[in-house]
Amino acid sequence: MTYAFARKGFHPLRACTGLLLVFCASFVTPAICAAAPPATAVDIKKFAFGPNEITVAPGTKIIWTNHDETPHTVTSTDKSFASKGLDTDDKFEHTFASEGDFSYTCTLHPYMTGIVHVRKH
Ligand SMILES: [Cu+2]
Repeated sequence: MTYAFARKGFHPLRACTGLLLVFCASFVTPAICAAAPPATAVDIKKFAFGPNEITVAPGTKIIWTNHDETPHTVTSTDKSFASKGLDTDDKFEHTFASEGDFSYTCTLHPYMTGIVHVRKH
């Protein structure tokens, strides 16, 4: 039995490596964009949102968690989303369906600000 492709310079091992690269890239690319649906975390800590600026793909759910001993809220400037007062370890989540820039604050501490950029890649 002979392998016709071997004589044409087609190396099976090289083909496998190529496939592996494509396979890896399909997973790595969304991770680099920090936009892999379904969920991305934002921490509320020391009276700040972290990260306070984030870019995600449409359809991404963001989950905010309050790590402070003080209550905070996540309230969008355009009122498209608003949490209740979050106690320690409480979470609030919102899924960003469409593209845009969504700024938000904590209504209890208006100097706490954040923004979510929703962009297709
Ligand atoms: Cu606050």
